Amino acid sequence: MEIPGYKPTLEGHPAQIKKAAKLINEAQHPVILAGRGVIISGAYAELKYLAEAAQIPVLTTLLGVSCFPESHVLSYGMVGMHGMAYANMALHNTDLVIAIGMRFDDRVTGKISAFAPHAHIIHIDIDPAEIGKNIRVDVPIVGDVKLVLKALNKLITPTEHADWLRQLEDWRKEHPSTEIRDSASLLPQYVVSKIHEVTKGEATIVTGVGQNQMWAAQHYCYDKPNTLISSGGLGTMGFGLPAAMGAKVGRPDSTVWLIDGDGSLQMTIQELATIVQDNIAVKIAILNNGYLGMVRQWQELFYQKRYVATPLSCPDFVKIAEGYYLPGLRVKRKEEVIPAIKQAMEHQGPFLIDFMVEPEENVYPMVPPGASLAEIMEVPKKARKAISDSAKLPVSNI
Ligand SMILES: Cc1ncc(C[n+]2csc(CCOP(=O)(O)OP(=O)(O)O)c2C)c(N)n1
Repeated sequence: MEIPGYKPTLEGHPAQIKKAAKLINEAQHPVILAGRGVIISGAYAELKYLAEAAQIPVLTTLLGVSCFPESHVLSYGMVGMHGMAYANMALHNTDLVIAIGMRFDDRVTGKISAFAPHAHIIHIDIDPAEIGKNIRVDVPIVGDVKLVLKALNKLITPTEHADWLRQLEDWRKEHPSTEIRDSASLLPQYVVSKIHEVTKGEATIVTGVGQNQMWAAQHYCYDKPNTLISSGGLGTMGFGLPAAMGAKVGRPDSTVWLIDGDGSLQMTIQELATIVQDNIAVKIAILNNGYLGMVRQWQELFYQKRYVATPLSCPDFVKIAEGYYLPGLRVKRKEEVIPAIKQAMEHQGPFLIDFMVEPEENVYPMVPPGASLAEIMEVPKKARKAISDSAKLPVSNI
């Protein structure tokens, strides 16, 4: 559908594009760091061409997730505070960051003075105000990402970075960040991976803000363009339900799952009335941990477990759903997960599932606030008994 509005047509400066191509052609350990701008400008094919022609690993920001197929051999996932350990290691050790349609926000850079210390930086963005705002840039290119990449791709010499890709593969094997620890209890990561399994990776996923948002980004494998809708920047709790309604109205033929937190959902829960009134067939998965979980995680890790204002006494969400004439289920055990997701999918209209997940589960990996991307907290190896449930278990690319 053609929507009127801001449609930039700015082409990058040819001299700058030439400088960028020279850096790319000379780099030994390059990475692409792709953000939402790739999605907004519809530059999927151009990004894929660049990555494949020069064999450059692709890392994404949270908002860039789904700008490049995550099962592609050159995909190394999300970077930043809850990014993949191997993606952050690549970003920390690279000699060239090709930043495309992203804005170097603090959840991506970690400690700015320690960001990509050995790298030249190329920054392509439509908004000149973003360039040099947080990070010093060697080659700025102001322009529409798609147009800039089209011009840039013509100047790229096909290359292989076999040693570099092998190094990344070793890091991925050593730090399998999307493995789900073995547990008899219901883990939120398990729920997300099962939503992936049942929807065969074809759903549009919308998130709340907090741990649920990070687990949704980490444990669903996004292969289709623009299939993760999440609130970055301000990280607005309450975004999920209305955004999921918009996604379903905009994509009536797509399955839309909202993966939300018990806190976030309550910020805009009254929209259940609109969902029912207009029969907007959003499927809702609450990862109900009884906490403002992400804040509780910080209180646990950095404030000596002083859980102030984070425990939530939630309402009975299934009864709330019932009150809005919406079918709902409560799920407490692992074996109930797949049947419940299937039941929600088979139902024609909107459906709510209240997943009672492990209350004090944390999101890992984690780069502590203010630390460099090299300082990664991970689930200890001994607690990491591998299971095969994650949609994103590493695939070998060599
Ligand atoms: C409107 C708003 N208020 C406060 C915050 C700060 N904040 C970020 S995550 C979070 C906790 C979210 O809790 P919940 O929705 O239950 O999700 P969980 O982290 O448990 O998955 C809070 C309070 C925010 N992002 N937005």
